[in-house]
Amino acid sequence: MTGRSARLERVTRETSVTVALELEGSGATIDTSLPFLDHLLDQVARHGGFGLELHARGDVDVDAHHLSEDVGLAVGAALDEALGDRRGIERFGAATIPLDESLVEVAIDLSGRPGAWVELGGERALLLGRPGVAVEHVEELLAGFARAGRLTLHVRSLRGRNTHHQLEATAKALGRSLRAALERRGGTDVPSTKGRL
Ligand SMILES: [Mn+2]
Repeated sequence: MTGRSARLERVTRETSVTVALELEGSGATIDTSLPFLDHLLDQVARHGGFGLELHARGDVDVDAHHLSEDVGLAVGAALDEALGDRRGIERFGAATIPLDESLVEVAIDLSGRPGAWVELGGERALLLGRPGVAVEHVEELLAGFARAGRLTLHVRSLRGRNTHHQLEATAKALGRSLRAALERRGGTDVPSTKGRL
């Protein structure tokens, strides 16, 4: 692989996840056994302009909770590794993306400080796909991603009621925000007055 990349495996008693991330790559091959999560992650990669290979299995018969969180943690850890010392990156990214009636705003700071503040609309009891994925599973994924990716993540639904649209607009806005934040500005400066991220 050329450019910034990472490949890792994360195995616990609940789940097993392998990730290959290429920040200068393209194409997504995603199989988490949760089709709706695959649908969302495919859009994150596509609109993020990076390559993502992801294979994940876990105790989804219990609930999609563990697998969702661990997928987020694994992809976040891969991002952290691929970013290295974070020299020369844009650092900030934000996007407001519509999908029909839904409008979702995402802002990212590749700050080195983990935190996720997520406010989504839609029907929280709804399960999308089979095995089912709910809004709270996507929230777990995003929280894990921010934690392991050591990044600040804000997600806010500005409008809309269709749950599928809310989550899909979130995935697209996350991709666009990441694409901007990951951009190389040229040079080797760490974009912080502290001198490190
Ligand atoms: Mn869709």
